[in-house]
Amino acid sequence: MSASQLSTLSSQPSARARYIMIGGFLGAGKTTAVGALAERLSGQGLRVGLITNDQGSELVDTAMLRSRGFATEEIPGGCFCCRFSSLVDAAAKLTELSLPDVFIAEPVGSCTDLVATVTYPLRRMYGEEFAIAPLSVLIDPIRAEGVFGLSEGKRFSEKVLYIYRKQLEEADLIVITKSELVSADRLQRLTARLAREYPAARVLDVSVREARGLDAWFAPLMDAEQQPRATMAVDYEIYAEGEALLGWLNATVQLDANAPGFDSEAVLRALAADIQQRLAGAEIAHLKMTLSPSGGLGDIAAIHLVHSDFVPELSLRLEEPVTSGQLIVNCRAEAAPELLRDAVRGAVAELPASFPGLTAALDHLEHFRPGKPQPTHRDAVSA
Ligand SMILES: Nc1nc2c(ncn2[C@@H]2O[C@H](COP(=O)(O)OP(=O)(O)OP(=O)(O)O)[C@@H](O)[C@H]2O)c(=O)[nH]1
Ligand SMILES: [Mg+2]
Repeated sequence: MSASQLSTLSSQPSARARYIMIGGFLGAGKTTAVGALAERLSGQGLRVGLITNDQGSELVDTAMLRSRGFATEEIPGGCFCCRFSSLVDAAAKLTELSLPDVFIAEPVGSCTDLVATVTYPLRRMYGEEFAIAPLSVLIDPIRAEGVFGLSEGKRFSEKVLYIYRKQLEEADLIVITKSELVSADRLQRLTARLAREYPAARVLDVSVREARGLDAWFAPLMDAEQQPRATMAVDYEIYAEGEALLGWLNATVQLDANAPGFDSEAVLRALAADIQQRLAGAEIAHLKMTLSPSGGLGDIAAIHLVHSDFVPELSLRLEEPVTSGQLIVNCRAEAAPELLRDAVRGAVAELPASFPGLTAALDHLEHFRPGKPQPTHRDAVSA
């Protein structure tokens, strides 16, 4: 951060800006929660600045948060821990633009060791500028039941689950999301298991969709500061191998049709279902897509799939037909990146056959396995 940017930050009337990080595995509900917290804080008259992050570029999450009008900076091309200076630069840029009282950052869902590599270095270097909130790690209850053997079903490989468990180990707050999807008994059983396995964390459950449990979660994010604990041990070889088991794909597609246009919901549903079918056998962590109409006022449609055997779900809808728009496709699954590429290419090519008059042109496509994490800083704190 430059000296002038630093002085802008420290000249804020409310002293330090708050830095809140909301982590958790792919598809856990982070972006949805970031949006809900940002909306709540904006409603209280606070200025918020959001930071999204990904291994690639062209991010669904950024499109979703910007469509809601929030100042959002993205850090593409690597996780926060490996792009620490980009994280500080993003905060500085947001500061110049809107002087946020609160920054909310969403790390990549396959990332762990965030305390040692992000929050401790932030406090050490910028503790005068930022008050660091406790780290939240979100988990989808249905995914978690599978991981902890509380239900049958497909699971990721052990090395991917190593990352999942390490995320929970460093959490200050473990937040079970989507609580309305499971019964009170199941929620209680999962909570008890998490509390036993991760005694240093407080376990909460929330449903952002039904606005349940949010006060109890958001209060410590705004009032408390992260308390240092001994740095967690992480085997970076297993971590790297776990991340490398995941295939990553980000793509953009230009969609055009003659008047009166196409039904965005039908197109998104057909595309998601086709990709899902083409990926049968691979465990999908998150397939997400947004459609932004050209020349629109910012409204977008969005669809998600967070389990291979679920039905893709719309989270944002467009009422009017669309004649032209940009589709962003982000897919993360335990599968070869080439399989993701072929599935997305094949499904996009198939669209005009199902929707006569529609043309779909793939503009950009990147597919890869995340590289070995190499944090810029790693602060060792002893007990
Ligand atoms: N039923 C239900 N679904 C939810 C809730 N919160 C989020 N979701 C859904 O969960 C899916 C994933 O949500 P996101 O917020 O995109 O998840 P994420 O953790 O940001 O995903 P990545 O950034 O890909 O790791 C979407 O379909 C959301 O609509 C909730 O409270 N209830
Ligand atoms: Mg997200």
